[in-house]
Amino acid sequence: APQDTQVPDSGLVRVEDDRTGMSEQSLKRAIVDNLHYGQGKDNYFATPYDYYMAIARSMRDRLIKRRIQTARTHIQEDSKVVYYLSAEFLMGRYTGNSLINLGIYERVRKVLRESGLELDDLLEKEHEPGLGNGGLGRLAACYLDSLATLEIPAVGYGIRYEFGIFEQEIRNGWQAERPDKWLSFGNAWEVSLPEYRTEVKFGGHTESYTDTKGRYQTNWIPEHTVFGIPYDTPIPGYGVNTVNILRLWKAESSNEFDLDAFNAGDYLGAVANKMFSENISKVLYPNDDTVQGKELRLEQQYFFVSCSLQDIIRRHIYHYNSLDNLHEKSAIQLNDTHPSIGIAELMRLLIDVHQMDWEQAWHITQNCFAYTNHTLLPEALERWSVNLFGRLLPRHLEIIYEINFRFLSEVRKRYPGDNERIARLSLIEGEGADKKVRMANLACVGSRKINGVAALHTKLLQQDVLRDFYELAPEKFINKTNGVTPRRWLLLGNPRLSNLITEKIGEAWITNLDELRKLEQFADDPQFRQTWREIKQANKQDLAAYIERKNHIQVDTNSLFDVQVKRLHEYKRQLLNVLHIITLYNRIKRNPNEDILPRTFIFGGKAAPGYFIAKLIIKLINSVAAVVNDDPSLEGRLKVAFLSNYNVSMSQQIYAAAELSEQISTAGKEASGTGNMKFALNGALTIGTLDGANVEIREEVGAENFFLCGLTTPEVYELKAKGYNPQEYYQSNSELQEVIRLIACGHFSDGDSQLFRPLLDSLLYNDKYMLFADYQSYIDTQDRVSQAYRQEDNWTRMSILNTARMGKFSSDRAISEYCKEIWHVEPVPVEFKEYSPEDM
Ligand code: H2P
Repeated sequence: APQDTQVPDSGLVRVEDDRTGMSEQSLKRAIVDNLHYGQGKDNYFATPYDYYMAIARSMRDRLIKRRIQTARTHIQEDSKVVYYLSAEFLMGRYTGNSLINLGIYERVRKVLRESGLELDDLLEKEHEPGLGNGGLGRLAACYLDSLATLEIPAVGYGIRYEFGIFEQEIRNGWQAERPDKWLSFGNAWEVSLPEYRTEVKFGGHTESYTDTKGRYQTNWIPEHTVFGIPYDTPIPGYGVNTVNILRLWKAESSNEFDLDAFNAGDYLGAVANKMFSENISKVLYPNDDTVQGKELRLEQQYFFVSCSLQDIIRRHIYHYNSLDNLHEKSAIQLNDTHPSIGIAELMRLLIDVHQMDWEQAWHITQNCFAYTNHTLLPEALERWSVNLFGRLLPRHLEIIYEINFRFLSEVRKRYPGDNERIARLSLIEGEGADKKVRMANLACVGSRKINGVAALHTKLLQQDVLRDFYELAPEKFINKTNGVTPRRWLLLGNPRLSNLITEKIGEAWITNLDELRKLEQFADDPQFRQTWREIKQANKQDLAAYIERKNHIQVDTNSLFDVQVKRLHEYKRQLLNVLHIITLYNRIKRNPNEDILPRTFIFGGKAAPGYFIAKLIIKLINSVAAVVNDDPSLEGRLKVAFLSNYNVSMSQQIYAAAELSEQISTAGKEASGTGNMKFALNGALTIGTLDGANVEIREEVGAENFFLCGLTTPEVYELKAKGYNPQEYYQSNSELQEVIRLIACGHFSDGDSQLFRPLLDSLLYNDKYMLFADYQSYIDTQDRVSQAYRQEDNWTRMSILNTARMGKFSSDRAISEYCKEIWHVEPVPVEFKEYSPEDM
């Protein structure tokens, strides 16, 4: 072998011995290293984006080191693992969060300042991974944060969409969509693991045969196969060494190049298969509550579920060399029905691939899975046409029929002759050509536990949507009220407020949110109230600056910031909020001297691209904004701002600055809500209906610190049963008539009286979500809000009490409940060890 060159002793301090250290010196060195060797730039060439990448990579290095130790510990301890299967993970930006969870935010900020760089500005360069629509995907992200913080061994499994949720632009008041090219500048956070790639089959047919032991077996001969390549992102816990992973699958062709086609001279045809395969992980469906029954969506679901289950089995066999105890060592959570095909897939893997008999396989399957339901809207229950299903997944259809046959035989024994009940419980709906596979039924039959996401929601599941399953197996049902992580939603998102809180009560609240109760003792302290107000004011100024910069609207920071941010949907009733704005507008027009509390109405949210009515509501908000904001007589009184492209990063700023939180869904429609929790945690007061988790928020903060409005769920049901007629409310309410007439005459649409017709017609002649029934109650409650806001001191007191009493809504509380009552898993502390060169 050739001689190595001699290394001269430079006499420098050898920081490279501490490449992933936490001292200022090692952090600086790490960032410079990553700038040089990761980005190929020095400080002369580097752009802010390069610096962002260098910081992100430096944090990733630190997390990967802890990740390896975490994985080793989990194996050594034979730990049971939670597998969280979700078609969506709405993570928000990673880098700021990892700095926080590693506990080095301030240190890195200081190190960068010494070189004239501003950390907060650099962190803004990160393109947010928007791999989710709204609450469901964001909940999964909060849960990963809490799982790691509570030191629970866990893996999040999902899809590495090349395009996440679309970017929203507002053109002439309308929503326009642009593709979200989040990966185009690279992703500093992921590590790909091609050696763990997994093959997934599609289409074809099945064949039966008798194996050498004389057993009846089935073989699935697919039409084509696709590879899933895993991409891992480290998920750090706060203040612990545990680093779990989020493993997302990218689809790749298993047959890059069709040689036959190529040899026949068809060069483009030779790569066609590649394009087909890669389409599977191409784009997130921008809709989480209307099932369109699209083939690609089912392909996506099966693709990531099959990859994930094969991965779970690979890990398990590697460790135990048997699958007999799979259910003792794995808890698999189905985040909605999107991954529920996993029940049939695990059966297939156990029976066909690992030759287990049906009874044992079914026992293991039923004891692995648990299912979370997220919605009461009937149109959101996934049902796939049997034709499509059988074409794409012929073996799974057979397995589902077999599960159904065995299940319904049990049901028949219990309810002899009750054919209607049997039809309702069946996994298959309908007859003949219209037959459908009911995914919620599959999820219920194949899971050990079924949970709703707020107390009211779980109750309604039991009484209504899943009633038959509840009667059959009440012990399966359990409530798990949602929660949000205090790390992102207070510590990171609202540094001013979290500093004040820590100053007063110490930092235990960060991992034990009930500690916030200690703030109650300051609620009557004038000095504390003053500081509390100043912080909200400063946050409002930041948001106002953002709104001016991005949306070119000047807002008055002395006005009440009245905020509704969430997906656009009729049941969430952004339109009711607009009716209130126009009511105030009319009052001022009627009486210019009317003493109206100055308000800034802030909206944000995306509409599913095919949801016309939701898009028309956006257009209406912007049209009202155009009229209101341009009217000099309203200056300093009313402003309306629709913030385009609402996403996680923007929402952090909004929650910190909000004063009034709009949670006004029709009672019985919002499963839980989680935005409602983030607002209150940041000291906003809620105006809301008794829906979802609002009910529990009100219980916690006290009825006197919550603005309640609208019908209750029983009242809604009753009204519907006796025949709801919006005209009855309309004809007797002159303020409401005035509002509707103003829209109808084209006042907000340059005289065009047709533009908003579809909205008005749906209100006047149908009003599915009962806006008219709740209008007066909402307006009266808003009037009470205005009076309350004028009593500054008392408002501040209520605001403090809201924050102080939000302990229950930490995702740490929710996850500890899941761990104890659903997954039966325990924390596994991870020790931090330095490497030595001997570890090579
Ligand atoms: C959904 C429900 C919410 C719920 C959330 C998480 C689907 O999200 O509607 O009520 O809080 O799941 O469980 P979204 O917020 O996007 O509507």
